[in-house]
Amino acid sequence: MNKKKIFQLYNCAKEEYARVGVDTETALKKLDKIQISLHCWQTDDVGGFEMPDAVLGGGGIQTTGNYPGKACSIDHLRSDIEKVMSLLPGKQRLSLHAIYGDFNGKKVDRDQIEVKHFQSWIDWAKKLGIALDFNPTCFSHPLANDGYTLSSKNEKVRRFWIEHNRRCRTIAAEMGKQLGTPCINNIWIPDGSKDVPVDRYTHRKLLMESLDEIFRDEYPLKYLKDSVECKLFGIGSEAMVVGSAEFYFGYGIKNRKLITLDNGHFHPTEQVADKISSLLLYVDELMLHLTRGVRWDSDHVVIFNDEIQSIAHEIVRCNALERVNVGLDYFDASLNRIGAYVVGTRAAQLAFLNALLEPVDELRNHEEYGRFFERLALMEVMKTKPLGAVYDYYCLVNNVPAGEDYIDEIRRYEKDVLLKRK
Ligand code: RNT
Ligand code: ZN
Repeated sequence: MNKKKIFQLYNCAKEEYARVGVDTETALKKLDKIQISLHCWQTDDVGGFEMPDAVLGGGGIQTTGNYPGKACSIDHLRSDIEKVMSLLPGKQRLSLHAIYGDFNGKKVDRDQIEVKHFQSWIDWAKKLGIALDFNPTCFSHPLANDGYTLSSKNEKVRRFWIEHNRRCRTIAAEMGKQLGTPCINNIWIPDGSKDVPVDRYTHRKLLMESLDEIFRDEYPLKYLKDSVECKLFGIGSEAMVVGSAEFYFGYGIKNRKLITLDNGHFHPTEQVADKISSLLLYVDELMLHLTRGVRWDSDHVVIFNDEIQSIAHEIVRCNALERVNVGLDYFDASLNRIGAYVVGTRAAQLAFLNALLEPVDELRNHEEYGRFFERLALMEVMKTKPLGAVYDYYCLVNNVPAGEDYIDEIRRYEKDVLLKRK
């Protein structure tokens, strides 16, 4: 795109927004502070680098597709993420799963992982000047095959996963310490039942006890923040998921943990945006896993759709940008994976920018005085304001491709790098 043109269009857009009392510069400054956490697992279809390779499974998470070029090594993954970040305005974080350790070709079981297996990640992050988040991997493992981990009635199995989770917190805290910014350790477990269970209670009680034990080790908040992720159902856990919304809302509120809202983890007619204001009254912070469910928790690439927009609007309207940690969570193996990140992250940024460009005071005023037509009309009018021109300008001043220009960049990387991978 032509730079001069981007400037011109931005200046028109700036005037356009100013007419409804919105300052684009202020919005861009706020947008720039949102660091979206990129989920490392889109690079390789949630494979990881364990020896022998873990096979994805458990709790209904599934990738479909076999597009060429997936990351097969730490070097691939790092190069891919660096490429992704070079095509995005603003700053991002990286969210790692425990199976992505630097295991050096050795077999290290999940209850044996240590900081040393992640030191090269920390060094790499430091070099790039980015922060890390972390996730225990409680799936794709023989001891997760029967569908239960932290809530297992088999004490040996449960112990194994408690140990894994405790180690993950140690690693995450060390990441936060060395990088000088808290690392969010997000616990999601696949536990659940395909058919109607009789004893939900014991599983949930066991999960509660496991978590209590995992969280017993204390780490300063400036190094580590704990989050727990709820889910309604997965393939193979249709009848019950142990870590349901009610379970984790209760647990998180009672124990002052962050709660992760993955928008693929609710009934399709439920509005995740509507949950934010309630939870923010009871927990200090939230974590988001932005995704796109298509009929089920299919984890399609995030796009600029109504759901993502309403989530962003809600956060901005609650004035809660500093209390909501934004992360992505999807895995599509049917298209260029670098492209998947860039499309999804840009969509999320657009949603937040759109929300930040809303004349919220005026809308609130209309609401206050019962002027509901005016509120509705202004919200409709805002939908066709020149958001894209503001975002293109943001790309330009950040020295990354604006508009459609990133498409060719990614095609070039595919030809030069991805297609050459064995
Ligand atoms: C699964 C959860 C979870 C995973 C990642 C890989 O339904 O969304 O967050 O997607 O841990
Ligand atoms: Zn998730």
